[in-house]
Amino acid sequence: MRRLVVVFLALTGCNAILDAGEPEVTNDVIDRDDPTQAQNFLCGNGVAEEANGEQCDDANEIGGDGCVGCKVECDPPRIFDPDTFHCYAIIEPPLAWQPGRDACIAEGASLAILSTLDELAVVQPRLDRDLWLGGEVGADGVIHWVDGSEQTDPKFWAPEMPDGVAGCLALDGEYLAFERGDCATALPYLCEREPAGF
Ligand SMILES: [Ca+2]
Ligand SMILES: [Ca+2]
Repeated sequence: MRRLVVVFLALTGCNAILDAGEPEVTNDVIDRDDPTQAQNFLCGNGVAEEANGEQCDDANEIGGDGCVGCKVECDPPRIFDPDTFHCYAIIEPPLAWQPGRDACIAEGASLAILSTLDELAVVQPRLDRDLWLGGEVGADGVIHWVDGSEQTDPKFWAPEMPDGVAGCLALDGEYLAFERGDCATALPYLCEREPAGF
């Protein structure tokens, strides 16, 4: 039960508070339903304040949805990136690329976008098999990530990748580098969840 605090104010004191134009903090109980107090309760306001130690903020107290208590839920075997607070998961059983993409979305995630060496380094120690990533590859070798961005840097590519054939982007478990695959091939896939509230 919420503790009620009765505040007695002389009429002149009340006027002084109103004149100040700022909400009076009268007790130590924060009412989450009171919009004038919501600003005092940073965890739960739907905005992840990293300076407040929040890795995420999905404005609810429910666990199992990727964020609880403003901390990312990403226990092993999932892979947690402590720099970005992103959470990666290698999902079985194998699926073709598009069904894999849909399955990630159904879990509130997306097929993984590994567009920097730092991101690749986070997941690399756990990679031991070929996986679908969140990109499609043009015949010119340009990667079109599922967020609409493009990547032309060839440094990620596995050495034997053939040219001139469009396909879907996979991570080669042997070379730990990108490769282009037939989108209909069933592979395990890497889902990536971004933290809520950023
Ligand atoms: Ca917050
Ligand atoms: Ca939650």
